[in-house]
Order: sequence, then structure tokens, then C-alpha cells
Amino acid sequence: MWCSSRESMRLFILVALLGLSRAQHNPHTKNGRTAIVHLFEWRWADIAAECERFLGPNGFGGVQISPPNEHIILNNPWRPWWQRYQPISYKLCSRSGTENELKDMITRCNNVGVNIYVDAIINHMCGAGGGEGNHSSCGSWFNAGTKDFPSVPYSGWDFNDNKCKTASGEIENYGDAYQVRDCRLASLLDLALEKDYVRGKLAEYMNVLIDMGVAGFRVDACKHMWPGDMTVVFGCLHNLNTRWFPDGSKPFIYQEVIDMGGESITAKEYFHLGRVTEFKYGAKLGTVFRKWNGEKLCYTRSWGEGWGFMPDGNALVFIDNHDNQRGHGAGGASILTFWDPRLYKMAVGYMLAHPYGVARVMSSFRWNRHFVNGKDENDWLGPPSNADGSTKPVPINPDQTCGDGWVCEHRWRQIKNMAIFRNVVNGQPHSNWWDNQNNQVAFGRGDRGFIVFNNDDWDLNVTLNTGMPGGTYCDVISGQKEGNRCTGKQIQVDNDGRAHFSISNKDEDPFVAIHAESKL
Ligand code: AAO
Repeated sequence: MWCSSRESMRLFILVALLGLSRAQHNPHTKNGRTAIVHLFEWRWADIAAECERFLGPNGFGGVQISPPNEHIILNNPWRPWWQRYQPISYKLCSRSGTENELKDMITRCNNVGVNIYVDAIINHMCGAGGGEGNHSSCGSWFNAGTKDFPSVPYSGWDFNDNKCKTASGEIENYGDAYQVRDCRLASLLDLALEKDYVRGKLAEYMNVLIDMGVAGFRVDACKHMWPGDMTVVFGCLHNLNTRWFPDGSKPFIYQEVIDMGGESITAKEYFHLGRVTEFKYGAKLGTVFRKWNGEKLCYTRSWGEGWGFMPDGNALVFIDNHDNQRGHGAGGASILTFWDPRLYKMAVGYMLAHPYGVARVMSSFRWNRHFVNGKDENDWLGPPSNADGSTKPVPINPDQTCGDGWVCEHRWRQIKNMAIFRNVVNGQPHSNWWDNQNNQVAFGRGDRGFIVFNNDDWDLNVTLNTGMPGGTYCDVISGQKEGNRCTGKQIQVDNDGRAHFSISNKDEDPFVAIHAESKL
């Protein structure tokens, strides 16, 4: 069958090279939706409700969910968020809920036009020090010491230790591609993806999810897997479920590869397999909005490929992710997060207004940060939980924000409205650029939308060509259009497309955005 025979393996490589190559780059978002949101550590029941009550009605294209498969359960530290990055099997019970809850969520989100993308951990199992027992989310027994995972099943044969050449068995040098792919990342037991058996188990897991109706995968730790091995696994994947997707649709694949430059492994080795996370994007935009290293917003006129980022059609972009918002992964101190809300809203607004890449919005939980010598000692803290370790539901306050420590950045008016902006201007070119040679800039998207930023320490007062049809528009940052009234600033666009903008550097949010559907 499929991955297991050498013949079909050759066939799949051939098919992958000939046909599939661009197909896995398409997120298959429905009804002109564009942005996706990572609902980090949310329960399936809450995501299902969020699709129906908020994401569907506000035009979000999809949700990245936390890993749905069985994971280790840790006591020390107690129930860290990262326990879910330590698989025990491909059974579908996790901290977010049961298999039935997962299925129900996938169905309900698809029914309101919101896709589900699964965070797939296929590079490794749990940490080598994970012990023996059934401290796992479905209660499966395993033994990390002997590399026994009978619920898959995997045994010692299915791991890479024989290939790894470092003394510690760990990745010691990111300059050596063999180490990075054949040795252990953070002591996690490294699966031997060169084996047909392992490839088959991974494809089987992903296919179960595809058949349930997911639209694709965020694939974890791709830098640590050989692209050739991944080609075979992805070549075995089913087409998407035709209940919700056009016949012949391939799953959307976006690969986590941290390429900041200067290492042996580059993002472009993975371009043919799907999109790749562009980590330079958030790191650079954070530097620009913070005005570090002499950066100015006016320099972003050539934002995108002009800044040395990967080709547009390959990029998955984001301001922060679940790792770098707490000092894991890469990006460093410039990364903007909900902890810096004023700059963060501007940066997310910039990303959503700009045509480059498929954009992902982060939705976080708050935790009790505790810095010691610049490092957050509480970077491990898991989601809001009950005393028994179960994750708390996400309560919605009367003002539509979330309670109980859930930040819900995607519900912030400015961010939600910019996700809508991105849909309204979809397919329109970047146009009508203006800047003051400093930190005041503006750009449009054809005749469908226009955005103006003031990140200088003085007021902005300027008349600009917006490229938009004449009329009165409602600014979707300071407020929004409700019925035929505007709860924020109103912008008068003349028949020649020109409009006056005034943004104080003291405004709560020093940016203004208008679009075709915010016209009064
Ligand atoms: C936990 C414990 C470990 C323990 C392990 C096993 O923390 O001490 O050994 O359990 O018991 C998450 C957590 C980990 C956690 C793990 C398992 O973040 O703390 O380990 O779950 O529970 C590399 C990978 C990248 C990875 C990232 C965290 O390349 O794939 O590390 N991200 C994903 C997930 C992440 C998850 C895993 C993978 C594992 O998103 O949540 O881990 O499933 C360089 C390299 C990068 C490398 C970083 C960090 O980056 O380029 O590839 O990422 O180092 O090691 C500048 C450079 C930049 C450099 C960076 C270093 O920015 O420009 O290139 O500095 O800081």
C-alpha cells in the first residue's frame, strides 16, 4: 500500500515533482476570506463556538489549532504549554478535548466557512527523559527510556539515534545540517522519517484529520526533517474532504522553518513542499515600529521581498507566535506582542493591510511573567486552568472581550477590523504610497482601501491621494461602521480621490484605515 512500497514511493515522488508542487501553498479559505488565527491552547468546544459566534461573522478564514494528538502530561514544571509538543501517540485526545469534540469543532467551523489547520508534530515523540508510565493525555502507556510507544506502535527501531553523530545525541551546531536533521532537538526522541513504516504512520495520522475535514497543517520543526522524507509523507496525503472543499484540493501545508540567515539550512529547501513561516517578518517589523537600529517606517516602502524575505507565494507571516512571544524559538527582543498593545495593534494592522504572504493573527493567554536577568522564568506556564489541570473555557464578556486570562487579540476591534480590511482589498495592488521620510506612512490597495500610520512623536496633518471613490468613510481603527453610522473618525474622500488625514501622536491608536465597505 501507498507509503510502504518502494514502487509507490517512486510514483509519489514523481507526482510530487510534476503536479503537487504549488497545490499545497493554497490555504483554501472560503468566501474571499484571507487571514487565519492561532487560537493557542483553546479547547475544541470553545473554538467551535468561536467559529459560529465570531470568526465566521467577522470573515476569518481559518484557525490554527494546538496539536490534537495524544501528548505527555508533565508535573515538573506543572502542565507546561509545551507538553503538547511531546507526542505519545496519534490518538486524538488532548488537553483541548476528546476526538468527538474535535470532530464536532471541525464540522461546525467548516459549516460557517472557517477552516481548521492542525499543528502537526511529526519530527519527534516526547523527550528522552519522559519516563515510563501512562502520564499521557489518553492514558496510553509508554517508555521513553526504551523508546516504546505501543499505541502507535513505535519501538527503538523507529528513531534516528544510530544516524546522529554528536557525542551528546543532541543538535550541538546549527551550522551542520546533518546534526540538525539526524540528532535530537531539545532531547526530543527523533523519528526516523527515512523509514517507510514511520512515513506511513505519519501520513495515516494526517489523513485521519484530512478525512474529518481539516484544510491543512502547520508542520512543526521542519528544519529538523529532510525535505526528501517530507516529500514522501506529503505525497501520501489525501485530497481535502469534498463535503467542504472542491474536488482535488490538496491540504495546505505551512512549515515551521526558522531561517534568520547564517545557518546551514535555509527556508528555500522547503518551498516546493508548501509555504514556510517567514520569521524575519515579525522580527523586522518589530524593530521598525520600535524605531530600533535607526529603522524608520518610511523604509518599509519596499516591504516584502524588497527586504530580503522569501518570495510572496511561499510566505506565511505573523507578528509573533506562541514561541517568540515568550522568548522561545527565534526573533528576539524586537518581537511585538499583546504586552505592548499600542505598537502591536499598529504592526498587526500593517501586516493585514499589506499584500505580502498569508497572514496569521496570534491569539494568546496571559501568564504571570517573572523576569530574572532578562529571562522570563515563567515562560513555561500553561493556559488558564482549573486545579485539576484541565483548561478553562473562554468566557466572553459583555463588551465582547474575553475573560479568565484569555487575551483574544483577534477580538480587539482594531485587529478584527483589519482582518475584514484584508478581505475587502484582497487581490488589489499595493498603491499610492506616501511617507514623510520618517515614521509617517500611508498606502492603499487599489481603489478598495487605504491606511495611514503616524509612528512619529508629532502630529500628522496631510492631504493624500487615496485612490478611492469619493464619499464619506468610517475609520475602522478608532471605531467602525454600525448600520449607517460611524462610531469613530470620519474621512471625507473628494471626487479626485484626495482626503485629509489628521492623526495626533497622542491618539490611542495613531493610525487610520478606510475601505470600500466602511463607506457611509
Ligand atoms: C521542553 C523543555 C526542554 C526539554 C524538552 C524535552 O523546554 O528543556 O529538553 O522539553 O523534555 C516547545 C518548547 C520547548 C519544549 C518543547 C517540547 O519551545 O521548550 O522543550 O516544546 O515540549 C528550534 C526549532 C524550532 C522550535 C524551536 C523552539 O528549530 O522548530 O526550537 N519550534 C517548534 C515549536 C515549539 C516546540 C518545538 C518546535 C518542539 O514551535 O513550540 O518546542 O516540538 C535557533 C535556530 C532555531 C531554533 C532556535 C531555538 O534560532 O535557528 O531553529 O528553533 O535556535 O533553539 C536568533 C537567531 C535564530 C536562533 C535564535 C536562538 O534569533 O537568529 O536563528 O537566535 O534563540
